[in-house]
Amino acid sequence: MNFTMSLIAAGAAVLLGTGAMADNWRAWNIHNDGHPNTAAMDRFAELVAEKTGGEITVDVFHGGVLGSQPDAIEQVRIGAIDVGNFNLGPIGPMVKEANLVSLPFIFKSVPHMFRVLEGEGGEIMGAAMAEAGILPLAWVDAGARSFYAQKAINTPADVEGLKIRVKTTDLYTSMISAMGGNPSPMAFSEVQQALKTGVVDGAENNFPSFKSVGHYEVTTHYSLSEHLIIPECICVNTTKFNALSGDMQDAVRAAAEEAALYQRELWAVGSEQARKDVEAAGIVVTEIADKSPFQDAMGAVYEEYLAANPDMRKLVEIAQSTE
Ligand code: BDP
Repeated sequence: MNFTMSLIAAGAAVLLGTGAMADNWRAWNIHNDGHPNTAAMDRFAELVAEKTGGEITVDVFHGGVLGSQPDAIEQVRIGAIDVGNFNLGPIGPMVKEANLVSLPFIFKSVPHMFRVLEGEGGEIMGAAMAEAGILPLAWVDAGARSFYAQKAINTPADVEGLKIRVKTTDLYTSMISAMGGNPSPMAFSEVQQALKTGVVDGAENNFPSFKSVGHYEVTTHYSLSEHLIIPECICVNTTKFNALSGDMQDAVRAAAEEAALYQRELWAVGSEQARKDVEAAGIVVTEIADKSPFQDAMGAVYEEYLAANPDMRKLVEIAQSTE
């Protein structure tokens, strides 16, 4: 090989080397266009490319096309999917500490939920999640979940005898049973059809999801029980993240934090708009002035859960004592 050829070969090697270093991540998102989290995940992808100087690019797959949420969480844990926007509810069966957020009425409000996440409670949950392979880079808002059906659900007695769809987490099953209802664990993608055909009588979610997947088209009443305030995360495979250089870690984390702040802004506006839209479409929204009957009914859920999981008491106390 002469000198020129060696130079060309060296150049090609550098180019190939750079090419091999650039990493393309696959991201999971359950929501479709028009939902705040879809725009936020697109923003996350843009920010990652920008802040890593193109060394990491992210392809976001919306609408849950990479699989159901419990499956996708497992995929991120093993590194088959790199990153995603996950609800902490379905993380609970894999990471016990995440179950804190699935205890009904554990948070007084969305700001209270964020204060817990930003304190010792969030540190404990985040560390346990990272240990399990799914590391939270930033927390995002998912508002509060309330019941909807073909009638108002203003007291726990209104749930009696109703078949209510829940996410596949035991605490939600207990929650519905404690009110005398029949819990029906089911994937998000199946709920609209199940409501439509009467396979279930009702479900529970926040306004943006109630609207975006058309649950409001097949129910008539949304009752503001606000029994669960479940945060979400932008979560990455732990091994993948830890293998990055310090600078790349900082860049990815900063991208997630900025995207999460953007998500919270979009959420505030989008969730109010979603409520207006479903009301305009004929949904009767009822305020529940006194939620104590619901809270009282949940006493049994706490007792049973903490008796079986005494190691969760500390997290519950942290949440309850956070101002
Ligand atoms: C939505 C969450 C999504 C859940 C869905 C559900 O953003 O992650 O999968 O509820 O109820 O609010 O399954």
